[in-house]
Amino acid sequence: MIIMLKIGIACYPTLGGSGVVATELGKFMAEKGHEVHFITDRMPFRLGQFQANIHYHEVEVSDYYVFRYPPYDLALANKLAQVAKQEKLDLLHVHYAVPHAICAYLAKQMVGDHLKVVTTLHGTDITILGHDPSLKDLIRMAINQSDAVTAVSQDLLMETRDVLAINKPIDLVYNFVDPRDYAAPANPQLRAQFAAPDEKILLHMSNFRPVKRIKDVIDIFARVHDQVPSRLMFVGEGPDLTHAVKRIKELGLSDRVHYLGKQNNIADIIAMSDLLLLPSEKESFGLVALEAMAGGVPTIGSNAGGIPEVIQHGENGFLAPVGNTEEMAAYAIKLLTDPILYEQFSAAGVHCSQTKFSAELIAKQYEQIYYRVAQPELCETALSS
Ligand code: GMT
Repeated sequence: MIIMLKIGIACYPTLGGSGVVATELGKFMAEKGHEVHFITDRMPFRLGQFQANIHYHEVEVSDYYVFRYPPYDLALANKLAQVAKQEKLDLLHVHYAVPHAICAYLAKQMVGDHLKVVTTLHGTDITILGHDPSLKDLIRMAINQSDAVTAVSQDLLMETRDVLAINKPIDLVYNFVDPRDYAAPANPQLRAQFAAPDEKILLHMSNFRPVKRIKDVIDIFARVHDQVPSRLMFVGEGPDLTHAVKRIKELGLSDRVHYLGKQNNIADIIAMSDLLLLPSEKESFGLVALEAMAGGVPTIGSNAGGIPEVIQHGENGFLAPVGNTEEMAAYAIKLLTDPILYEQFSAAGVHCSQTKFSAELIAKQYEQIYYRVAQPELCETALSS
């Protein structure tokens, strides 16, 4: 007998890898027949069309005049508990420790021990906030009180242990892509609007924070463009974008760079690109590299954090030490000027995205964790049927 679960999901609903993973996972679970309830302050942007088994509950925050800051975290905790009681949820799957894991802990206190909490750690919730004295102890408590904890890479898992002295088991569950989203080939008319046939397109997609090392992206691009006529596409927005525009002007490259801003449908953009640049200082996983791989676009990046767990150096991309833009540019030129090698890398990336990081495989791993915490006695039955 198959036992379907009632799952509540809390995540950041706007652009960002953790929200993408949370939403896509929820959709996948709903397709499998589980009842999924998103509990967020706005509709997750990837939720898309109406789908059976998916429910959305909006968190409303009080603006009572006494409050200096709107109490979002408390409103979320309250809503998680409310929905859990009303819908008889089996578990909450919360993405990103702050505030979601902490709110889930509060909700569990309100609902009772039968409500299980699965926390997925994504990145700076540990690598930056885990060092912040104003949050550290609270994050440690929320992790220790979760019924299961997952990390999106081995690197993040180890750092969580080190930074927060966590001894409880943490499951490694990689991020994933749904190959169906990246199957469409490039649209030649669309590509022609950005680059001439003999030009290559280099793509960088991020939230333009210092950790992304945008100046390295520009440096790599300038070096590549010197040898191979190219265009650079920037997707996303963030604090370092203004400096980037200034730097690009100084280098006389303004007419080579396209600023696309925030975009929802990135599959089309990936499909018309030749390389992804990801020279980050630190990256727990680098979902964008996996998305590029799924679309047949190799990544040139830094061998920092969890990136080497996603990109196999010399097989589906090239990695170099953080800040070594000369080496990264040389790798980019090598791939762009050797069509046979490029095709090998592109095909290897697609294969890797469909095997090691397939939605089917990773969703199954999460599902096993759900059954382990919510139905331990039935776990074997549920999974074998
Ligand atoms: O942690 C963040 O800074 C934001 C977060 C996000 O929501 O995109 O990014 C992290 O989670 C992603 C999804 O698991 C990972 O792909 C990113 O590598 C990770 N960011 C960092 O580690 C800087």
